[in-house]
Amino acid sequence: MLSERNDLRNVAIIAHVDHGKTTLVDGMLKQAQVFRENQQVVERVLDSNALERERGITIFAKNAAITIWDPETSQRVKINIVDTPGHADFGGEVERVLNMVDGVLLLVDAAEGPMPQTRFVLKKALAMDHRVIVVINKVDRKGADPNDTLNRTFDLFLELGATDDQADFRVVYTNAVAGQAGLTDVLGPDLLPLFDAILRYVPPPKVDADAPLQMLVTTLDYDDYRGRTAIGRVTSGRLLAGQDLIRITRQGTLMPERAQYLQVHEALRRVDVERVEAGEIAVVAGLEDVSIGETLADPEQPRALPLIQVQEPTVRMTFGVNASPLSGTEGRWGTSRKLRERLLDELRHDMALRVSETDSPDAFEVSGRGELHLAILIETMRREGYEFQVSRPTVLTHRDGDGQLLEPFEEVHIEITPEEVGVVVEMLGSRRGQMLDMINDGDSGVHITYLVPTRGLLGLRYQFLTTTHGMGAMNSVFHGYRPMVGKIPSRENGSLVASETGQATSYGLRNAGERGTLFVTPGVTVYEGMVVGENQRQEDIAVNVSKRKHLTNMRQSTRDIQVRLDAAREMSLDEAIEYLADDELLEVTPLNFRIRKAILDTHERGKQKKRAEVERIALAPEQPVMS
Ligand SMILES: Nc1nc2c(ncn2[C@@H]2O[C@H](COP(=O)(O)OP(=O)(O)OP(=O)(O)O)[C@@H](O)[C@H]2O)c(=O)[nH]1
Ligand SMILES: [Mg+2]
Repeated sequence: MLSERNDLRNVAIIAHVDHGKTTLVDGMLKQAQVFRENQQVVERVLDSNALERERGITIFAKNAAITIWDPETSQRVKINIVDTPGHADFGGEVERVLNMVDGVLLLVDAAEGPMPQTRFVLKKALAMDHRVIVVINKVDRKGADPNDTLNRTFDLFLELGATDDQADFRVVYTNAVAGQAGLTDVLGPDLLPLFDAILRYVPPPKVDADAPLQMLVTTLDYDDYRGRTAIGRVTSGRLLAGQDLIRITRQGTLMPERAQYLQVHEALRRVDVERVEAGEIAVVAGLEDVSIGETLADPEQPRALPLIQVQEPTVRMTFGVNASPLSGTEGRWGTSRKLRERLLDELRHDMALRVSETDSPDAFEVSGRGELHLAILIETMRREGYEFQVSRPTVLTHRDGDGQLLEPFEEVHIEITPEEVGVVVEMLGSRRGQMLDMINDGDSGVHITYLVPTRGLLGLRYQFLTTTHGMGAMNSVFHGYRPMVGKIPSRENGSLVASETGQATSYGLRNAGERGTLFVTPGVTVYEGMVVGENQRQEDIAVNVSKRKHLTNMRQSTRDIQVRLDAAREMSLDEAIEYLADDELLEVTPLNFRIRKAILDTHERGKQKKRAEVERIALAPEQPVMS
């Protein structure tokens, strides 16, 4: 029999990137008094992963819980809160966790209004028929227009086909940083109006606690003492600590297991409990082989819950065994077996990732939602001690019923100043972008919406930031597959490629530096075929950066040289990935990133290039050859 658990609410916080989700969770935790009186608490406490702190974004969805007093029913109510990432590349995290909750807080930045990812997450929430509370956040921000934001959010509901019931949503206005909320944009002293809205409008779980146990594993974690932990909502029945259960794999195989340790969330911790009743989010430790998407079920009547569906990947890269001359000197793990194990293990956590074998036992194809999705995996593996090489990202294409080749497209939102419109329009035009909309907002700049093939966006971010002096904003979200458009020009500049193996010298670098921008400084170990800079011109050229010469023969003063050499461009992982040309690879180790040519030998590379050129001409005989 179904009953309502009035002592419980499960709610996820969803939004576009940076609209203030994690900050709002801070405020909720503080005001529910989960911290000690004088405890020092870091900002955005739920962004606990090292990469999340460094990048200032949420990457993984996470659970926290608070307990508040409900004056209407005069009882304590536990609220499970799931914080989610807003960046489109981690959209899979949002899709994954929505099955744990009964309602969502849809945050919208009062100055920016609904953005591409707002649409994506709202669409998912509406499809699951979750109750939505719209939270208009950052009402204190300069340029905030809460009314306009509300209207545009309402339009978005209609556009996404919300039912009358869904479109009749509640609205709360907040300043997450100050921890204030209100039913109008005049805020009260605290978040009470928000807590109240959650109690009144997020439905309590409706469950059958006497039915056979079913729990969908939605998140995996690791406990140093207890091993792998599985987190998910107990959909029906109850779970007892130490009980036998059946784990149903995604393929439908039944595996007998035991719920060795059983916990629930409390504030930022997990606490041991004896039993968890349906409706609550449980943490089960000690299931070594568990994967996301599996059902933990009653041993007598094991029945699987529906699989979690997430959108397919659009971008792929090859991850291969590091074949550079420096291989094995900087990493701890580097064999094909280790790499394979690690990548397959990642699939157990990340529903949005795909890994497949290639013709070579030393290389794997890894596909994800975007460059950042894959970059985070690369960075995580590197920090764990892995070394490997990755290729330039490419998009995943497929054919429609008529055999037509399709490629992924993205909706791109751009914010720039009026002066930058010319270059940016040109930049997106050359990448086959189709302008959908342009709004000149005076003070707050120009907003342009484009439809662009994902292929055209690969490698664009750095160029966009340079062009707009770091002030422009660019956001994209997957739009759909459409017929493949023509060629898209890739990087305009060639690479400066080391012709010798050795240590870069000031003398060698000075000569090479006259050709373009250097990536290495004196003293750095280089090898033949390694990319040491970007050429000003289109072709690659070989440079000898480890050449030595007696100091007395130097014309320029050492100071002059130093100034220029110090200006070597230091690339982040994301920039290095964006830089890669088709015939280049990125060598990744715990200590360094090195861009290299796929073929290291200078002569061999020259020969291959000629051969490719001859083939190109032979394949296109109808095209007149220009000289
Ligand atoms: N002025 C103002 N700034 C806010 C408010 N809420 C959040 N911020 C700021 O907005 C930035 C982003 O906040 P986060 O909480 O990390 O946003 P998020 O939605 O969790 O971001 P992702 O998880 O990466 O999608 C931070 O610099 C916050 O301090 C607000 O109400 N007013
Ligand atoms: Mg966040």
